[in-house]
Amino acid sequence: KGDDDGNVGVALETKPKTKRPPMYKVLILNDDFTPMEFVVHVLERFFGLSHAQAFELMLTVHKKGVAVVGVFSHEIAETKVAQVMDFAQRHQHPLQCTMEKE
Ligand code: NFA
Repeated sequence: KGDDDGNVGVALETKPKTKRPPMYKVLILNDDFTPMEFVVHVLERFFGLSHAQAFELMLTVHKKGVAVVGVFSHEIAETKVAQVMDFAQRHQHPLQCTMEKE
């Protein structure tokens, strides 16, 4: 770009970097042992889903092996994973819950 100083050069324009924090997918994994009703209860209790939504999502995990049950900030995702893993362990179910960067 030319300007009034007589030089002709390239304006090195920088993007206004408004960095949003990375978001994390929380995933529930299928297994052969955890009762369906337990998974439905977990989805209602920790992810605020209605019974119908929870049942549908549980069936998706059951049929496809894995599903995203929510997307959260790093801190919230870690809390959800810890809550689900603790609740499953206390009930002696092998249900697995993990998180990954979106
Ligand atoms: N596959 C489990 C069963 O048939 C149910 C299940 C669904 C487990 C989703 C884990 C996640 N009892």
